[in-house]
Amino acid sequence: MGYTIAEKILKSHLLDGELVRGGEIGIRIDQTLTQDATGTAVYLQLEAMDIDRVKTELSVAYIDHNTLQAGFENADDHRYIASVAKKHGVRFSRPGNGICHQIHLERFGVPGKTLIGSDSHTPTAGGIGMLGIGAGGLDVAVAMGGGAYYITMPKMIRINLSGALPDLVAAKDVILAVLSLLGVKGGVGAIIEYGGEGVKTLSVPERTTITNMGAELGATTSLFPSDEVTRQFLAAQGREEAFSPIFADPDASYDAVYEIDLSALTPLAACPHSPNNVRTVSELSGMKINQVCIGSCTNSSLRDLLTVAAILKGKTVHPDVSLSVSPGSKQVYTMLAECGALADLIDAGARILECACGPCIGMGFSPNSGGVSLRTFNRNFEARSGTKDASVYLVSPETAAASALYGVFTDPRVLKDAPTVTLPDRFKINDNMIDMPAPPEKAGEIEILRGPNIKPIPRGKAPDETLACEVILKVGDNITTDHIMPAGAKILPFRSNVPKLSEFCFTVCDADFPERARAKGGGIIVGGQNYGQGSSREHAALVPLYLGVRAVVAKSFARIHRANLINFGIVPLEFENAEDYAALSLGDEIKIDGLLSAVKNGGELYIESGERKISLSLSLTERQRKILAAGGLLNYTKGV
Ligand code: MIC
Ligand code: SF4
Repeated sequence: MGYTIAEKILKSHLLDGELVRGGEIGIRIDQTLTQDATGTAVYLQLEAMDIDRVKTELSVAYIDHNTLQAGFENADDHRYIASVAKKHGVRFSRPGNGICHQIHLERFGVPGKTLIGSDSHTPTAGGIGMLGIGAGGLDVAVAMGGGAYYITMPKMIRINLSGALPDLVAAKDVILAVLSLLGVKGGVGAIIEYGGEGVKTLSVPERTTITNMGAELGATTSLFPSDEVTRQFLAAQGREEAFSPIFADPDASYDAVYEIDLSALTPLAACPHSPNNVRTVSELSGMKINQVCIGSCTNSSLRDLLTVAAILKGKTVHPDVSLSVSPGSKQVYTMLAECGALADLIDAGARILECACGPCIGMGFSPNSGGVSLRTFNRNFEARSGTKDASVYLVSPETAAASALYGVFTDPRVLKDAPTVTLPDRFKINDNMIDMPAPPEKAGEIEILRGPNIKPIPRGKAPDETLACEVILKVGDNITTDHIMPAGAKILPFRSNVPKLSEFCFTVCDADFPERARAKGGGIIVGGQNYGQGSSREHAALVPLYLGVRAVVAKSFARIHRANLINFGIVPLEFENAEDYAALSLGDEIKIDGLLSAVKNGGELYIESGERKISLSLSLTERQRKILAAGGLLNYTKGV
C-alpha cells in the first residue's frame, strides 16, 4: 500500500515506534522556531537542561508577538532571547522583521523536512509540503537539544479540491468552508492533506492560508503536495535548491476523504466567538461595522496585501471604520513600498502597523465597546481582541477590504473589477534582520542578558498517591488557552514572570479564580470537550501548576494542551462517561485514590465526591507515564 505525504515525511524521520495510526512515534526534528511570547520559557528550559549548542539543522528565534513596549518587560525579553540565541547557535529574527510563520516560509521552509515551533500555527509550513507542527515550548527545547519529538501517529484525512476559485472568493473561504464542514474538533488526532486538480490553481500564499488555519480544526498539521507551484515559489525566493517534489501515492490510504469544489464556494465569515461558526458573507451583508484589521500569519502575504491595495486604490475607507494593515514580513512591506501599493493603502486611509502579530494577539487595536471588527486573522475567541464585548468576524482580505470601503459587511463580489495580482518572479531578498549565532568557539564569551521580569520556571512534582482537594473551577466545552491564560497588551509583558501572570489565569471565565486557587492551596479543574484548544502556550499549564492545580478532569482535551499538561506534571483525566461531568460542581470536595500508581501502571481510577464514585480514564503511553511520574518533562529529562 502507498503512503500519504505525511507518512513519507514521518517515515524518513522516524526514530522511535512504528507508523501505526494511534500509536506513539518519536521523530527527528530538522528545524525549530520560537516566537517571543513563548520563547523566553523555551530558552529558560533549554538553559535548565544544560544544552550548550542546538543540534538541529536550523533553529530560529523570532520576535513578533510582544512588540508593543509600554514598559521594560518586552524589551528585556527580546534582549534575553537575542543573547541566548547567539550563545546557543540559534538564528535571531529581530523585531520589525515580521511574523515567524511568514518569514519561515519565505526564507527557511523546506519541503519534506520537519519543523516544530512553539506556536500553534507552525503548520503554515505545510503549504510547501513541510511537516510543521505546533508544540509546547519544552518539547521544542528538547528537540533543539537533539531529542526526538513524540506524537500520537495521526489518522489521515484527505480533502480533494476540484475546480478553481471564482473571482473575489479566496483561500480563506476554502478553510472557512473546511471549518464549517469539520468543526473545531474535526481535525483532532489527524493530519489533513489536500489533493486533487484544484490544488494546482492555488498559489503558495493561498495554500499557506489554508494550512495555517488548519490549527483551528485541532489538526496535528495540514499538508499540500510540493509541486511545480512550490518550485516556482522557492525559486522566486532564491532557494530553488530547497525544492523537492512530494506527492501522496495514488493508493495511499486515508481514514476519511472529503470533496470541495472550489468553483462552488462563496465568501464566508466565522462569526463570534468561534472559527467554525461560519456563515456566508451575503447573509451578514449590511451589518454595520466599526473596525477592519488586515494581517496576521493567515493573511499578510504580498499576494493578500496587493489584493487589498488594488481594491482600496483611489478610494477612501468609510468614515465609521478604522482600518489597520500589518504586513507579514519586511519582505512584504518593502515590496509593497517599492511598487507603490503601500501609498495606495495609506492614501485610502489605512493605518499601517509594523510587521508583527499586532491586533491578532490583542497587541493594540482593540475594538470599541460592543464593536464589530472584521479581521483576516484565524481566531475570534472571546476577549482575545482585548475588548470582551466586541464581536469579531474572521474574513478574507477581499471581504475585509470591500467592507472597509462600505462601512457594512460587504460581499466583495459587488466590486465590479476583481484585482489581478501576479506574484513576482523574484522576491526582494535581504536577510539583514536575521542575525547569525556566534561560532561555537566564541559562544563562551557571550553573556546572557536577563531583566528583573524574567523569573524561573516552576517545576512540577510527582502526583500524590491520594489526591484530596476541591474542585476550584468548573468550565464548559471548547475552553481555549485564551480563556486559561489570556494574552493581550496588558498581560503579554509578563510571559516570563509566572507569579505575575497567575493573577490573570482564567479571569475571562471567573474573575475570582486566581484568588480562590491561592486560598485553597490548589485543587482540580473540571472541563468539558476539547479542553485547551487554540494556542500552544505552555503558560496555560505552567500557570495553573503554579496555582496548585494537580489534575484536570475533562470530557476530552486538545492535543497540544494535553501534551503541555503532561510536560508540567498535571494529570489529564477524562470522564469515562461524559454525563458524569454534571455530577461535579465548583467547591466539591473530591478524592482520587491510587493516582500515582495509576499514572505509573494504569488500572482503574475513580473520583469520589460525597456519595458518588465516578469512573475516570487516563490513557498514557509508557513514556508519558514516566514523565508524569517524574513531575514533568524537565525533571524526566534531567533524571530528577
Ligand atoms: C496565538 O495565536 O494564540 C499565539 C499567541 O500565537 C499562540 C502562542 C502564544 O500564546 O504565545 C499560539 O498560537 O500558539
Ligand atoms: Fe501571531 Fe496571530 Fe499568528 Fe498567533 S495567530 S502567530 S498571534 S499572527
